[in-house]
Amino acid sequence: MNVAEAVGRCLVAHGVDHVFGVVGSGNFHVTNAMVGAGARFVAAAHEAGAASMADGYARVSGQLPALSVHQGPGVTNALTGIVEAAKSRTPMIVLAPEATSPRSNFYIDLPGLAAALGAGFRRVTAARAVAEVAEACRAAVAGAGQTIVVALPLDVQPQPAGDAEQLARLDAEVTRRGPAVAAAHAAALSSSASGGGGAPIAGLVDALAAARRPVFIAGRGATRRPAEARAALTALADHCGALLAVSAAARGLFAGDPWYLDVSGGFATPLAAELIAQADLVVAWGSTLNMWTTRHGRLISPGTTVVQVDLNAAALGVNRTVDLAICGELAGVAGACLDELTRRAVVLPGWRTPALRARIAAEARWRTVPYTDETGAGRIDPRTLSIALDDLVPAARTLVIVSGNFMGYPSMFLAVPDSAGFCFTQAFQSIGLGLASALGAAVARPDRLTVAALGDGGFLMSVNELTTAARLGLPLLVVVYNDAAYGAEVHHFGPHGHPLDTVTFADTDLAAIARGFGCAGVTVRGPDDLVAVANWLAGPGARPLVVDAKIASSRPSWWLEEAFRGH
Ligand SMILES: Cc1ncc(C[n+]2csc(CCOP(=O)(O)OP(=O)(O)O)c2C)c(N)n1
Ligand SMILES: [Mg+2]
Repeated sequence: MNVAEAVGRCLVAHGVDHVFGVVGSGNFHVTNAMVGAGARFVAAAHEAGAASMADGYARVSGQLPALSVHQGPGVTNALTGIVEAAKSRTPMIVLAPEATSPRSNFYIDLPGLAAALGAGFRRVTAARAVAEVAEACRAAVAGAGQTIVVALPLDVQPQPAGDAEQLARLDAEVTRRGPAVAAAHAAALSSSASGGGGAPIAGLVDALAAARRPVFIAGRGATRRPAEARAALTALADHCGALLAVSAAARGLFAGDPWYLDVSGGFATPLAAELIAQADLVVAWGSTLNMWTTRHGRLISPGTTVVQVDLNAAALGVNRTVDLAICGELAGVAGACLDELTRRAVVLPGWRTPALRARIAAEARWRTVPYTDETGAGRIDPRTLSIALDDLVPAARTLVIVSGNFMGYPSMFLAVPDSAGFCFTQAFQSIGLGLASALGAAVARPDRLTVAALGDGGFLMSVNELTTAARLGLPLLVVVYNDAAYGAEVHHFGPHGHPLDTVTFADTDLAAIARGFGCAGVTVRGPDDLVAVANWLAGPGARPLVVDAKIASSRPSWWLEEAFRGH
């Protein structure tokens, strides 16, 4: 068995059963080996799309996917999506064939590139290919997660794999233990989790015991094992009367909990902002409390005790000084704190009163906040659009959102069922990734309707993947908040009197473009036009629907003011 085949088969034996990519000569054999071993290959129109599909798939499924690209330009085409994944610590294997001779047209400095992207790097050798791929898979899912570029040198791929006999043992183990995905992940995660036992939790227990108005803010780190994190954090919060909030990246984690304030930060409701500012203790669970989550620090009042708990030691204290930093697995730390508080017989009511519960029920969603509807002159108010979509779209949904002025509207007005139902690719703040991320999400959860909320600029950057959307026939609703502009830039620079010709465009008929790709397409200019969306939802949904929503955009979104402080 040669190295290319051994690598492909070994990946599948480790549970990598989805591979997204564009196939060329350098990744033909390894991709076919994966398919031959039972993996599903999803062909993308462009490597940029393939990278974001793999990232979206990983975020929503919790499984380890592969991205498979051609050497050289296949790799460079995928760079932006790989950086988004790497910054988000998405567990993902990038299969990168490598032309090792600098005289080759395809040559790039692959290890240097991986380092520049912030991704891990491994190069497969003929002698230890199987062991090296196994190590890469384990490293990808260990700890806080990692995106790993696995270099497959072109001259090594056809050589006999020196440790191919290990594959037989792996295959036997997979047969014995059932789907390898769960087994490999569980083993890696439990071995990497330090648990609460080893972490110094006494300081946190003291802080919880002393707090009268505690708030927990959970972040992306809590979404790696969301069910466990939710169970442990809500049990502890119930015991000490804490209120629950999340960073935008973890939106949905506490959905349905009566003490859930939704997002802390620029997207926070007035009620959430008011209550978080009153906290005397903030515990950040897998959140670095960045400028978005804290409104540049202003959401957390001076004098508030701040504790940060994170499995990733490098994340501790990166964005602000904290009174106490604990490195440990979140559920384990929370469970140990609860045990200790119980042992000390400390029962804390916190600030959970019936009156506050009623206020949270009435005011903790944006759609309950009054606004003046600016629909008119053939353009729909994006808030009205988002609220109508929230009513129309089934609750079992995955919402995928990228950067742009528009992004707060769907983020704030559409509910999500859980953290896997919210895919927010913002770590690199790139536009143009959302359509492909949504395709990966839809592959991961075909039982849910995937709703991609995009800006017209970002949509047009990635419109080629509509061909993939039409081919896959997945349940996918693409809503383009179309202001015929790079709205973020218009609202950034317009108030200062700068010319805006470089960031404004003639209107584009996106519904017609969608139909050209074989999708359904409708234009929405007012609430009445949404009947077409209702009809599509009532139908078989065999073709994705693109909604070209011509939105009113006279003013910037209110969260943008916050964003511009970050530039
Ligand atoms: C790849 C990339 N190019 C450029 C930018 C700068 N940028 C940020 S938001 C934005 C405008 C996005 O336009 P659109 O997708 O239509 O959303 P809108 O802001 O209009 O709501 C641009 C160009 C970026 N973030 N990423
Ligand atoms: Mg726009």
